[in-house]
Amino acid sequence: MTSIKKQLPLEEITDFDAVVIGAGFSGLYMLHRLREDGFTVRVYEKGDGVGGAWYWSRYPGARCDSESIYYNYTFSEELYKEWTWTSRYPEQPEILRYLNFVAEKLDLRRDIQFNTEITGAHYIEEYNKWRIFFKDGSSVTAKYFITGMGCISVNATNIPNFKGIENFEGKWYHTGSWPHEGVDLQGKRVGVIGNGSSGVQTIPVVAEEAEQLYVFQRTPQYTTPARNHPYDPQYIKQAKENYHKMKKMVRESMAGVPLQFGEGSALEDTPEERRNVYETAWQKGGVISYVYRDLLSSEEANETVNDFIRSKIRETVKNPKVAQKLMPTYYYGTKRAVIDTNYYETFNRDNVTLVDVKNAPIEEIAAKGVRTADGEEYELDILIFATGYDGMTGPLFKLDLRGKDGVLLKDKWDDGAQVRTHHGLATAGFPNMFMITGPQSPSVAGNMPIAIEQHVEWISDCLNYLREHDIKTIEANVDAEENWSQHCKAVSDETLYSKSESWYTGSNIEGKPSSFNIYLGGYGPYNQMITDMASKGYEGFTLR
Ligand code: N01
Repeated sequence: MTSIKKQLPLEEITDFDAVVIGAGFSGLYMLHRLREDGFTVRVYEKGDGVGGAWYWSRYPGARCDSESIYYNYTFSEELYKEWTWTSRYPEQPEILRYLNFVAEKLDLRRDIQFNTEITGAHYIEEYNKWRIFFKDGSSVTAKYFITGMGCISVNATNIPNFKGIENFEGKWYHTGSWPHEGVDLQGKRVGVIGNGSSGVQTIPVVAEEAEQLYVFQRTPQYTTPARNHPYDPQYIKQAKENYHKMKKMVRESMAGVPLQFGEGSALEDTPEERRNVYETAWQKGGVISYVYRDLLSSEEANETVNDFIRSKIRETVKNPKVAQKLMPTYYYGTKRAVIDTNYYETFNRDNVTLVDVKNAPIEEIAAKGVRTADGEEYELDILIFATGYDGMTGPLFKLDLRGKDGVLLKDKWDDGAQVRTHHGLATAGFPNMFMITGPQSPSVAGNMPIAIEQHVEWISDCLNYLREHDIKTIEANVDAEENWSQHCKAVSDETLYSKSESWYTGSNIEGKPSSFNIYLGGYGPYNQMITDMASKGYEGFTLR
């Protein structure tokens, strides 16, 4: 802390009411709300454009798994009606165009500083200010510090520490920071490591372009058909007319989309009835974990949907040995449920080879390609890491983020083993700091823009309240965050999520403690809770 004080005086530093990290869905709306309310705000963005994860994730096939007409802001009828989505699932360039449209329409760019990376933020108690540091060593101060990096961030891509990567003579890329000029895969021998949402999307597209594709699979993946298609203009017209109904529905829903969750148990139906239910959902496209109420809470029920998807793999993949290698065994839906266009079909192509790196792990990235433990070497020109992110806490921990007494957030949360938040919005010891879709909020348990809107609106209402009541500091109480963390855990312990390994639990990152930090009680009920908390004078916070 002494070093921070030495760099004062603060009065020589630019000061804002609020500083926000990141110009994605979160940062853009936060800026708009606070600016409308008369606060001085600055958003700092590492990239040279808006879009957040959608600015960086330009890999072939990148597309969202939420339906377009719900994957947008709902706060403005005008914005909703002016923008027209072209297909059921929006592809990355279209989402980027949408966010640029919003930035333009709301004149946001004048308060965003691009090409500027925040490296840390320190709370300075004697001034009751946050000092925010940039990569070039400069800094600004703000009364409020708001994180808008989301649960996955380009700052926290996961590139496994394979031996020898520096010797690889080909080119390698991570899906989450893809070159803007694109990558020519024509005639190339390409390897893809990973088959989460990114891998499953990119593999079929890469297979069509590359001469040869090797898919390095550690854990086989359940995926269901997206059944993407261009939107019928009549459908879009109707969606726009239904704006108010849609807004209410998604905001009160469990997952930010108007999905009707099944009321019955999978175990109450006969095998034939179940198969019909699953088949109908499979033909409709999208995730199918919602069709019965207990698919994500009962191992036995979950196994019925797993069996169904495995039967689809068997039917689709012609080579029975390859089909066998593709058979997943984990609990469907407990990692982010993946949807695809031709994923399993791709393994019928002559130019695609599935490599099982669970049984024979990658030992080394050699000069010419990937070497596995069984002595095989796969010669490659291009290696694609679809290996995901150090998610949830990762983007926060990459920052030198210090609260009272110079305590590092990473230390307070014991590297992620002891995450403590008040409803995922704030944490004790870090006054006047807010996290948009922070750990222990519903965040990735649904359609993110809706979760983001809930938090942005709550935070801006809160700052207005503080200003109106001449309150200088808001800080989460230790007992409130303890209660919330326990509640969050109790809810997830009722489900199969906490029994699975995924980036949700942190188990994808070597050495990271496993801990599940998503609130699974549903977007609508959660919003009601944080609204009630605010109406009780910000219950569980100390206001000074
Ligand atoms: O990352 P992931 P992602 N050796 O962590 C494998 C959002 N998103 O970028 O399962 C070999 O899901 C790993 O294997 P395993 C969305 O929220 C959304 O795909 O750990 N393999 C796994 O197969 C999503 O959930 C969209 O055994 C290794 C893969 O890499 C989140 O981003 C699109 C390995 C990582 O999968 C992350 O998805 C894209 C190793 N050492 C992303 N390390 C849409 O909206 C990791 N793997 C559609």
